[in-house]
Amino acid sequence: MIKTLFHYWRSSSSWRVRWALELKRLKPTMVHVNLLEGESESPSHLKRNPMGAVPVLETDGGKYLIESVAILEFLDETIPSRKLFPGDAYQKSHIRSLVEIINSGIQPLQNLSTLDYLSEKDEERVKWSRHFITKGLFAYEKLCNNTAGKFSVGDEVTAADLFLIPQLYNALRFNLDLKTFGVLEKINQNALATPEGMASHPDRYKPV
Ligand SMILES: N[C@@H](CCC(=O)N[C@@H](CS)C(=O)NCC(=O)O)C(=O)O
Repeated sequence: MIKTLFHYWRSSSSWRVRWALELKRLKPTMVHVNLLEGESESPSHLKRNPMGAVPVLETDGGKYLIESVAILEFLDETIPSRKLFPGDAYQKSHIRSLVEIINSGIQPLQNLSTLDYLSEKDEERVKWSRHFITKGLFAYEKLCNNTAGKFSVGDEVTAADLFLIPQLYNALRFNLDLKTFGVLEKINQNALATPEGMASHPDRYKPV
């Protein structure tokens, strides 16, 4: 059903999908698209995704699925075991809210192409990114305070964690201290210790 994942090792959006594939026990061919060398803007990749971004998931039927939220929803519909958006309508909506805080409230603002457009100066790029990451993570923490167990919503990894953990990894790249977000730091430790969290981690995909 699933043929190929086009991804970049350090891309947080790619990590979300790699993690989902691990939870669904799917093993597509992994194709590395080097963002730093402009490979996502190549004509062949733009045919897969006109936004020039990763991840892209190719199905057996040759369809290209883009946008990590859409990909996770597709996986949940086609492989209902090990739901990424589990629970009743209220809980599903809560998980989506957490997902969107990161997917639309943080990640696009600190994405490579946004920062390239913003400034060439490292200190401006870092200041901007730290602002939006901090604001979003504080909101995330407030929202998940009442639902967090070992993970963002109870004691099972959900889509929310698949967005949170890669974003925390990016926060560290911008030298933010995760202790500022106590609940999230604990969730981070728990999620990174899961087999699927480890198997999908950027370090496992770093080109040699
Ligand atoms: N909302 C998209 C975001 C995809 C995205 O922004 N990917 C980044 C890497 S995390 C990318 O490919 N950036 C290329 C660029 O900025 O030029 C998703 O969830 O898949």
